[in-house]
Amino acid sequence: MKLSALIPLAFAAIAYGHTIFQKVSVNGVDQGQLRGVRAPTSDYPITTVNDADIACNKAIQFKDNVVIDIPAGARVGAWWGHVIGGAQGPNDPDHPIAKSHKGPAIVYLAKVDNAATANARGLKWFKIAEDGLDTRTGTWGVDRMISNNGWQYFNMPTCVAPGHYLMRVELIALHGAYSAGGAQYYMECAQINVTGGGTSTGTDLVNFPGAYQANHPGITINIYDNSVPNNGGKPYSIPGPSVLQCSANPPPPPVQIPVPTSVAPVTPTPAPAPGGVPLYGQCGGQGWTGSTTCAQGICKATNTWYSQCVPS
Ligand SMILES: [Cu+2]
Repeated sequence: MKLSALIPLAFAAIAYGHTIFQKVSVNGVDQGQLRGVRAPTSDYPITTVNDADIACNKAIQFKDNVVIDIPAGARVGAWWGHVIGGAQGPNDPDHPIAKSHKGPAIVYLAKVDNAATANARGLKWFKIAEDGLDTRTGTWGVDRMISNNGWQYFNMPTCVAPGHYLMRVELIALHGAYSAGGAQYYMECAQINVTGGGTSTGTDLVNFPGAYQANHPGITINIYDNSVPNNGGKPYSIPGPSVLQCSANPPPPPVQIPVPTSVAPVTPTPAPAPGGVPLYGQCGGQGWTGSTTCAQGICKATNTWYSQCVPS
C-alpha cells in the first residue's frame, strides 16, 4: 500500500464530528440558509456549563436582521450541518453530526423586544421542546435528527404569546460525558416572531449560564452498556427546566400538516384498492408506510410529511 493511501485514514482519525444549527423551516417551508440564525464559522462545542456564551454560542460570524415568523402551533424544523453549508466534502460521515454524538435535542425561547438586535446574554429562557432517549429502541434525539437528514423537528406550543423571541436550539453530545466536563453543548439561536397563539411568555424560567449543573445525571453520565450507547436501557434525565405545558383545552393539531389517519377522503371509496391509492389519498411523506402507488393520477409531494395522488 502506498503511504499516500494512509493519509485520509489519519485525517479521519482526528476529524471531529461537530455540528452547527444553520437554518429553520416553518410548516415544511425552508426559511433559507443562515436567514435569521446567528451562527459562528466554528463547529466546536461549548464544553462547560458556566461558559458565558452557552446561551447562543460565541464568535458569531453570521448575523442578519431577519426575524422569522412562526405561528403558534407550527411544526418547526432546525437544520444542523457538520460545517457551514452542510457536509465537509463528499460522503462526509460526520454530516450532520458524527453518529457517536448521542444525546438529547432541546429547544428554548427567551422573550425579547427585538429579536434582530437582542443581546443573547442575561435573558430568561423557557423550554418548549425536548427529545431524549427512547429506551425501547435505544435511540436519542440526536439519532432522530440524523435520520431526518439534519432536521430537528418540534412544535411551537400553541399558548406562546405573540412577539419576538430568541429561539435557542441545542444538542448535547454525551459520548464523552462519563467523566465530569465531558459533555459537549452545541447551540445556535434563531431570531423569531411568534404569531397568533396565547398569552404565555414561559414558565420555569432559567438563565444561561445557570440552567445546567455539571454534576446533573443528564450531564455527567456513562451512556454505554458495554459499548452500546443506550444508557443500559434505563431512562435518561434531560437537564434543564420542565417543558412549557399549554393546559386546559387540548391544542389543535399543527396546521397544514395532515397526519395519515386524518386524510380527508373526497370520494366515498372505502379502503385503498389493491390497485393503488385513490385520487387525493395519501401516497407518501415522512413516516408514511402505506402504498405509494396511485390508482389514478400521480403522487405529488405537498410537503415533507405529506404526498397525495393528484390528477396528472
Ligand atoms: Cu464533536
